[in-house]
Amino acid sequence: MTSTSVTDLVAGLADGSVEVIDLTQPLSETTPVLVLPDPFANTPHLSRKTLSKFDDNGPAWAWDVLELGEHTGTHLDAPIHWITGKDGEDVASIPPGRLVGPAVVIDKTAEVAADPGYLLTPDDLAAYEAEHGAIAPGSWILFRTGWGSRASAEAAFLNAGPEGPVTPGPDVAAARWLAEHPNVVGFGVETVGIDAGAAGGFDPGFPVHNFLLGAGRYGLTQLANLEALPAAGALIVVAPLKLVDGTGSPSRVLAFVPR
Ligand code: 23J
Ligand code: MN
Repeated sequence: MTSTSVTDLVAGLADGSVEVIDLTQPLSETTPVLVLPDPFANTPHLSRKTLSKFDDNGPAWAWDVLELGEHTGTHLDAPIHWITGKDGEDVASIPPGRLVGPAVVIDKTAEVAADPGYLLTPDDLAAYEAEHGAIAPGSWILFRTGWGSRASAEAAFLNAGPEGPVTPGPDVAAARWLAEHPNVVGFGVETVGIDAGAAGGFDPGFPVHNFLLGAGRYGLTQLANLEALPAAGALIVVAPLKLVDGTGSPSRVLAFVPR
């Protein structure tokens, strides 16, 4: 490849024919976090302590110390997050080229509006390929559900009912389909986790975590603004911390979209 395509991208950014969309939710003390049932440990919300704020501890500077789980807000799941991927990559070991790729957007907003526990199926994934063409090498599959509109209200976002959380995600067969597709590098969602709310009760439990991370692929959660992406043709950039031994990391996620 010559430098032409990168030059074209730079020109497109300058003339507005390529738009940058921020797929990241704001990260703050009110960012919703996953709630697992007893007896499992739960991740805290983000909190911070002031080191100095233009005071005796630092008269001309302000800075804070953060406490947060690796899996907080818009974040990446690395293979070592799950027992099936425990010998795989930590966050720091992910090759940078895998963090940039085609964005494949599967829109089930209408289905999820009618059924918040909607389960994505292999037929849905095959129907996408029939309509928009084969999934290209290095792709990130993004499950558009409209759930991001709940992201600023934790109760609505987690949507816990008497039988546990009711949120959309892949069924067991779709999880296997994603993990076995040779061109799928990652799977991204608008919800708090890459698995459906009911997935703890599936066989296997949490099948997307089980199969996808076990296959050395990556998860991406709590995405924003997926409605601004085309079904095909955008480029995604996923930027987790280069956290050594990290099982996951809050991430800035951007998309380049042709206009
Ligand atoms: C641990 C156990 C179950 C789940 C998760 C973490 C996540 O959603 C996560 O952030 O990886 S479902
Ligand atoms: Mn996670």
